Amino acid sequence: MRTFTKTLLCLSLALGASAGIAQTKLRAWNIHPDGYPVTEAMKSFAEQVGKATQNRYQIEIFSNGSLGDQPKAVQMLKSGEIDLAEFSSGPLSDAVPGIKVLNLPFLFTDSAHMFRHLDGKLGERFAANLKSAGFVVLGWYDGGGRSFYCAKPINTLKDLSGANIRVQQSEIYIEMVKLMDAKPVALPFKDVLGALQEGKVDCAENNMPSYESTGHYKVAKNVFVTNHVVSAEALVVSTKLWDKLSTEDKAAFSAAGQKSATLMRALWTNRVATALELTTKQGSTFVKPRDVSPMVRRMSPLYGKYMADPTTREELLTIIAK
Ligand code: BDP
Repeated sequence: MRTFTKTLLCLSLALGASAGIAQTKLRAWNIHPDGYPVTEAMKSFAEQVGKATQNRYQIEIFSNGSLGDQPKAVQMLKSGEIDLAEFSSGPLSDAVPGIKVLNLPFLFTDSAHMFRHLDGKLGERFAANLKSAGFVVLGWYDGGGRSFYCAKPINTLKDLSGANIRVQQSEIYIEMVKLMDAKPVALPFKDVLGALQEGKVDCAENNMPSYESTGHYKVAKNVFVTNHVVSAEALVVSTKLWDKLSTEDKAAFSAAGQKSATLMRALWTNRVATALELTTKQGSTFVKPRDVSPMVRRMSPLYGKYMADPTTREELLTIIAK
């Protein structure tokens, strides 16, 4: 009986393999909710990979950071507990110092400027740095311009000094807030609303879609539109998985990644507009600093640090030049 069962099992596996129906389930980490541009783009990515590989690869998306916060997910991807993820370059750069310059304040003027670089030679260099650390970039996503928002009115940079400001768990964001004479409080994304409600932090900073989707706008109604970091995000797959893929499957994953990035960027533009509309209706006010140069000047130790570092100087000079 045993031998019979074994034979049956081998036979069905062999048949399955020859028919190309062996299925691999993959786990994808995402911090955002349903309907958010990142989530929708990841769903479309999963669908396209399924189609292109006749469902040999089935990607399950774990949204809302349900598997843990980003620093944890970065480690999970490296250890093989998850296979894919959509990361913001802030916390990712702590694991991959070769992409740190991407988070420098006032580096990119807007998303178009950022994508001119990410879709070109520089993007390839950042992707190579990420690959050697275990992350293969399948598409660059938009993290948009990030601004500060607080419970109390903010009209000038001075109004931020001394404030407790929530930042991402990322060294460069912590340094940035210190240079503004404010107090950085590094917290996981999901804890920010509670911290604002309980007064543990006075302010936070993010792009408008996240300001809206998290409900931060209900507590921190005063937005100081600094756009201090135009932020890059990336859909990545672990090198552990990548190295196991056939050449054809690699091509299918890459094509789906590119397509999902195009979709994400289009959804993003709409979402920025609807987030602004909704939060304005709900009573948020937006103050644009007349001149951001005092804040730029305060960042000079950060610029100096990355100019002095031979691993980042060239990237920085390339971006400044264009
Ligand atoms: C959002 C990013 C997300 C970050 C979050 C944060 O899309 O990846 O985790 O900001 O501030 O805009 O933690």
